[in-house]
Amino acid sequence: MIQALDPNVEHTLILIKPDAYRRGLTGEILARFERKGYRLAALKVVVADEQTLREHYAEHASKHFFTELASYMASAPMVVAALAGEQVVAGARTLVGATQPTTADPGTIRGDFGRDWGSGCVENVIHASDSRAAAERELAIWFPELA
Ligand code: IDP
Ligand code: MG
Repeated sequence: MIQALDPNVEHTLILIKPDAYRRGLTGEILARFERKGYRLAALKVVVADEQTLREHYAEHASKHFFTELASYMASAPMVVAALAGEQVVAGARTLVGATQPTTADPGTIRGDFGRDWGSGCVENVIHASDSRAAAERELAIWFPELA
């Protein structure tokens, strides 16, 4: 039986992106969130489809890099997770680090596991929702079964 998300608890969405999945980093990345004290509220492995990515990245859908972003995000399975805990949206973004993996601070997930592979796309290991409103919107996209 799938456990619905507790509406009284803050949640955020993370996507462990195809580059990290391919490299076998999923467990190590999830462990960082658990070690920080956040709870895994939902977890699954998916291959993203174009429609879902267009919804998820609505703010980037008209940008020049969207086509390559969508192809990167669909290039292998991803682990999709809902994390729970007080201030988890901000806390997860802090653990994730800056967008560009080359300059993301060491100690952050992107800083420790990411680099530029010369693919032309910013392959940066992980996504985390950037606000509580975004988290709510993105959780509904990736976990419609938990609504
Ligand atoms: P964020 O993931 O740190 O919130 P955003 O600027 O929202 O960063 O961009 C979303 C995702 O799109 C990034 O994580 C990265 O994978 C990709 N991306 C961002 N900027 C570029 C770009 O200039 N070229 C290619 N891909 C990009
Ligand atoms: Mg963003």
